[in-house]
Amino acid sequence: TARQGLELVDRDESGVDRAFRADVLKGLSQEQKAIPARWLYDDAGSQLFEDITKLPEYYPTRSETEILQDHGEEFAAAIAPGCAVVEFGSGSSVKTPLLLSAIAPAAYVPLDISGDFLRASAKQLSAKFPGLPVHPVEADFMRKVSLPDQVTDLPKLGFFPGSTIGNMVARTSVDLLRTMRDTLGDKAQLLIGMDLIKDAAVLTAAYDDAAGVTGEFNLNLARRINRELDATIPVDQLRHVALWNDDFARIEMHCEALDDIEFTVAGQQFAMAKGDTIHTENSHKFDRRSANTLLLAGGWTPMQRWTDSQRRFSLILAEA
Ligand code: AVJ
Repeated sequence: TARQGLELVDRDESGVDRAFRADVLKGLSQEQKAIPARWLYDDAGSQLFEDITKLPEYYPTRSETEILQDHGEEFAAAIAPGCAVVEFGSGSSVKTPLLLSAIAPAAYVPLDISGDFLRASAKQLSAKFPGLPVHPVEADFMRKVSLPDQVTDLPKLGFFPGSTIGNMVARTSVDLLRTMRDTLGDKAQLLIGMDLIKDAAVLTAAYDDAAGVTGEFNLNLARRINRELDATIPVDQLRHVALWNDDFARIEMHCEALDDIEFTVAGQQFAMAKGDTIHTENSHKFDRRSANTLLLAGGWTPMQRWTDSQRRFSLILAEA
């Protein structure tokens, strides 16, 4: 394909993503079956997530957007003038322009593992901000990224919205925060979105909406496994479950077997008893203290914090 050579994905002779197959086979072999959440986001999954952000029950996107809309002048005052904004992920068409308009940076550097998404959103952004130098970098930001020469001498602001940090268990999120610090350098700043602990009914509704879109998003992972890994998971025998794990302050998504089932994936046999689940995602929630503790553990000092009018979501500015 046209992406060959630029592609960061390692595929075998028949085009199977080796890391995907390895994660699925390992995850399905565990006592508690579990598959890393990053595999939810193929093209269909990314589209379904876009749909989720518009659901009445899914507040995080609207709450974070409200914060970005309402506090532009405070961001401008707190963030180094003439900085380069380095966004971890391709950027959303709504949140990124709000930040860029508020602080008028000297450059914008989106980092994403998907070259296609990266090029599409960089193009959109350049159209909206004609004078702004945009330097997209196709990279896995879970590892240290070398930034383009053009921004070497500028102060850096990392931008990591969406509470994506909440998808990781603490060990992994601390690693990522430290890697971000390596990527951005000493004296960098980080603006990071973190969803807040709140009434469990509000949380579970946000991850189990009435229209069933989140259920489709979750079950799409099983469909993807069937499509890409020559598998026979009976998706109609699985049910989407979202539960609040209070010990770990996180929403968990699972696919629960409605009956005893057997299936194969890439030639291997698996079985689930009725009621067994495949754990597909964690979405950790924070309070002010747990957010600050996580940032400090990752090498960042929290400096300023904003929440929306309903106190559902927080944006934190931290310094390296
Ligand atoms: C994009 C990871 C932040 O955890 O809220 C939405 C993903 N999963 N509904 C989140 C998601 C189910 C979302 N993140």
